[in-house]
Amino acid sequence: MANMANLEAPELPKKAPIPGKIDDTEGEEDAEDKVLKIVVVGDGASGKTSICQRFAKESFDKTYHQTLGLDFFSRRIMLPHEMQVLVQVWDIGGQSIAGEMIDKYLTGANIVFFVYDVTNAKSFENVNDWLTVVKRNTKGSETPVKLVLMGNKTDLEQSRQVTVDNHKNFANANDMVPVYVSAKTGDTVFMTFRQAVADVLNVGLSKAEIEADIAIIQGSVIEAPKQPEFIHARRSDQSRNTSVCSIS
Ligand SMILES: Nc1nc2c(ncn2[C@@H]2O[C@H](COP(=O)(O)OP(=O)(O)OP(=O)(O)O)[C@@H](O)[C@H]2O)c(=O)[nH]1
Ligand SMILES: [Mg+2]
Repeated sequence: MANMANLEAPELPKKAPIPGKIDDTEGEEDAEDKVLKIVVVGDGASGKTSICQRFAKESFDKTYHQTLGLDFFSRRIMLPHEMQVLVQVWDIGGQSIAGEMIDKYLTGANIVFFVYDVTNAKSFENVNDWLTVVKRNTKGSETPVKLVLMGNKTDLEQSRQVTVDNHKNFANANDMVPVYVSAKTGDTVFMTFRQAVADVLNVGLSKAEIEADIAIIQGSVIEAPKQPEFIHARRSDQSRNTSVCSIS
């Protein structure tokens, strides 16, 4: 469980070393670095921690370890024009929805990912409860919070319980960007984070970047989302700078 007395995200290295590359930047100021906070919410076992781990560490663990309170992840990513962004990810345990700290976790969020498991209808229904909580706790935000509806576990297409139409309609009705990911295979995870960050910073990604590697999602009933800002693609460029701090 996170230390309740101090809910500041942990201090992160100014510039994490890139594996295989000599870090010759010591002492340099990263004046252009931007920092964005992404909060990841959704039912227990929907795959939030797995998505964060896939994004920050490019790994996947098939064993379920329940998150108590929250975990922090971070990764520095590159956007066009050499813009570096430090993405801080707050991975909220599913049980926290009724907890006293949820308002603190959501404070200052730029983006909220609402994760559900496409093979678990209940986890989709419960997105509504999460949405209520998020809206209640972000309504005074200085800047609008970007909301993303994230259907996870698309590798289990044969067990799908939530239709593509339900996914799309719920997202449209609630001003959310609809996306699909698989933390297991990694499909579209990095691109979804990158695209959301680019949108919030009003940075356009080039067509070449977006089309670099269109993900092929298993099964035939999944449609590519219509919204151009969330065209599915795999990693096209990514910083190797990652760090993770678990405080569960
Ligand atoms: N097949 C498949 N399994 C996944 C995927 N993502 C997560 N899982 C599995 O689902 C289980 C739950 O994943 P977690 O990431 O721990 O779920 P969580 O949402 O963080 O759960 P809480 O911490 O309880 O809120 C684990 O056994 C994961 O390995 C996926 O994309 N595909
Ligand atoms: Mg978790």
